Amino acid sequence: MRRPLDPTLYLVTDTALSAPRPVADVVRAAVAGGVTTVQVRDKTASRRELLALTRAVQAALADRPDVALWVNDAVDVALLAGVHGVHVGQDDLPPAEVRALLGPDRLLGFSVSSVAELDVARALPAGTVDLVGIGPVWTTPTKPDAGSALGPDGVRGLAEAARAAGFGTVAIGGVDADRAAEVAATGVDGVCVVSAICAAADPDAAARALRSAIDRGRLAQ
Ligand code: TZP
Ligand code: MG
Repeated sequence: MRRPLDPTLYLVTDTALSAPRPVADVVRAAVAGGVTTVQVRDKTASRRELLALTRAVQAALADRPDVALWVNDAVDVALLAGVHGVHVGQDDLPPAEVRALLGPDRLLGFSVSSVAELDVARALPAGTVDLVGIGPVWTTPTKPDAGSALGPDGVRGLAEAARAAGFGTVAIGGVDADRAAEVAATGVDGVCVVSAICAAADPDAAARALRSAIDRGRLAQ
């Protein structure tokens, strides 16, 4: 069985922004504050380092089986560590190939920033992609090459089309506690952040502030 998905507050890790704190410490605090899903992402790590990082985060989540753990890009690392899901972008291994490696029981996420990119996921057999990451909502220094900003209205349109196709939806890019309500009000299933938690002095408090903003935004829908 593929695990149920609660992407309400989805943390994507950043090793440099977390430093000097170990990523696993930031994750532990963020989960205490209300993060529901964690994706290990480190573009500079070797595969060996990424595996060690993933296992360290997994150990930090050992007493939180309710929190889903994902790995960015690296299917091999995801399978070796035994995490719940893999997230790939438009230029990574194609989702159908990733699904073939993952088997039926793990989650697959896919980044989309336009209707054409959503069409890539819609053209695949049902059950290939579980979740689409829509973004960037706003431009962000965390990923300067993320493309042009969709804004909340652009996110709303893509999220509606993605939901109609059976995908879960999260939005990413430039989201902080001041903007999370507006993003949640677009109807996405979850809000993804990197710097709003990884660069925060108190990741637990940062996660709490994001969660209450998401709750407010959902009520305003
Ligand atoms: N994909 C689109 S924007 C982005 C990624 C990984 C980075 C988001 O980082 P932040 O710090 O939450 O703006
Ligand atoms: Mg990628």
